[in-house]
Amino acid sequence: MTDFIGKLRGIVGERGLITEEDAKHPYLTDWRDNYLGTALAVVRPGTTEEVAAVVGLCIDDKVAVVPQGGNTGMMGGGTPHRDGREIVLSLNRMNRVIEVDAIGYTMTVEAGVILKTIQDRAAEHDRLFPLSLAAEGSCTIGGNLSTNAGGVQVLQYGNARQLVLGLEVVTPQGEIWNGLRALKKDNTGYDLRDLYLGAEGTLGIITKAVLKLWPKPKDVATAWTAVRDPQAAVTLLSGAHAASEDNVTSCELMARQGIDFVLKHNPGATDPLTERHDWYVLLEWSSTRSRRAGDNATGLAEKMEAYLGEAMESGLVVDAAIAQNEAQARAFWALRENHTESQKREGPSIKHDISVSVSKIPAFMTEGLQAMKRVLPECRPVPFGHVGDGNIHFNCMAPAGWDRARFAPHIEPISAAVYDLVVAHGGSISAEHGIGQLKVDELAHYRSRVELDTMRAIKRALDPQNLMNPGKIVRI
Ligand code: FAD
Ligand code: 2HG
Ligand code: ZN
Repeated sequence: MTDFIGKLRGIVGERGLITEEDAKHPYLTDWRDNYLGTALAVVRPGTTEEVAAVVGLCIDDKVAVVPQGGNTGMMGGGTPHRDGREIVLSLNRMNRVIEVDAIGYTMTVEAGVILKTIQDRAAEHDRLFPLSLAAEGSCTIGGNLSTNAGGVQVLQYGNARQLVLGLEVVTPQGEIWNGLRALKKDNTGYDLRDLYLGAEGTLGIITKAVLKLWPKPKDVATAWTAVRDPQAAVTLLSGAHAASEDNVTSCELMARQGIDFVLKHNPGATDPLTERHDWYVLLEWSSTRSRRAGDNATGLAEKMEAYLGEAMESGLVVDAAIAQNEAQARAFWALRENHTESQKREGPSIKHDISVSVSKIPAFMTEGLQAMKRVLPECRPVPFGHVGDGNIHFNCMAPAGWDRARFAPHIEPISAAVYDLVVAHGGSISAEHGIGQLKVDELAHYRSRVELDTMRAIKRALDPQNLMNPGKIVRI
């Protein structure tokens, strides 16, 4: 390996290279401070051709490549190993929106574009890019596609996988695959696009994407409701599909414990309801049908009010507030979106990003809460999340005042109890955050030999030298 750094500099220039330890540091750790790795350099190419040339150099010098976007991932997938011969390849300079095709409802972007920029550019054209998550101001579309991100509108629009038409990818051989096709129909053999989506950078580097757009909703109704229990939440959602004329775009469940943390760590936040309740649902309905002055047809807010009125009479809903304006809706959403940050401030926690079928949520919740308490009675469960997708962040906070070292021996038994139950209910141990380096052993434990062998075969076929984000998802 002669003058590897010098050759990198020759490809990406001074601007695209970080070698100084302090400057490298933010790229070598994850936001949860779970991991701290090392890297020969952080490389920030400005074009796809530069990405390909960097990968080519890494092949020659047998250096592994860890792709990174906004570094908001939950699983340490974008963090290099402590003892590897790796570079971090950050896409953060490849941040151009290349084209918005409002007629064709598509947008073509480079991988390093921040998700919020994509949403805003779509809105400027009266279009919607529906991927929405609390990290949207920092995460990149390349990271979203590589983790097949979910977020708060999946039940209406689907995961990231469903929001993309075409990709451009730099392969582990340093070649450029141009699959930037804006085609709704394309049955030409194996679907390479679907292989790279959700691959967490282990099969190649996504450099560009053609995204799908939708019409921008004109009528949005948002309610903050207190519900009796998770069973009531699921029943409320089930009826809401018809009551809203199939316009449910979000249905987020939260336990009181999570709200308490948000109120504690965000001094401006307030509880929309006067009484304390055990469970809350944030329900949002959106429609592209606009309401004009003189229009006699009922809008979504009226429909929602009628529906929640019935739900209160039947005892499903205990109390509710419908947002009267956008500011109120944003305040409801802030209570939901600040869960992650507030839990970080509260102390150490275990994240269980699980899914079961929606109708199994109530039974899973009851049994899961008991299971965690059986292992560590003083633990503080904080279940919340995308109940409309059957995806709950079944998180477990350490007992108040405990530090990481004291909590550490309890993590494995608590997670095992939760994941065993998830699998018994036919669910998934990672609904939307992926595997990264955190869940490699769990994946190997909970998925079948056939599934793992197939995954390893794909990895070996596409990346025989194991240079593309090695040790993430599966070890080969
Ligand atoms: P990174 O963290 O940089 O990388 C993630 C993985 O993708 C890594 O394995 C990395 O190697 C790989 N990668 C990144 N870019 C590329 C590329 N161009 N080509 C190939 N591989 C690449 N996730 C959800 O699904 N739903 C949520 O609701 C949600 N909410 C969140 C809320 C908060 C407050 C935070 C901090 C995170 C949340 N996340 C959520 C997790 C995270 O934001 C997503 O996983 C996001 O998609 C990661 O994007 P990123 O650009 O930060 O990727
Ligand atoms: C969310 O839904 C994210 O807000 C983060 O997926 C979940 O903090 C978490 O566990
Ligand atoms: Zn989530």
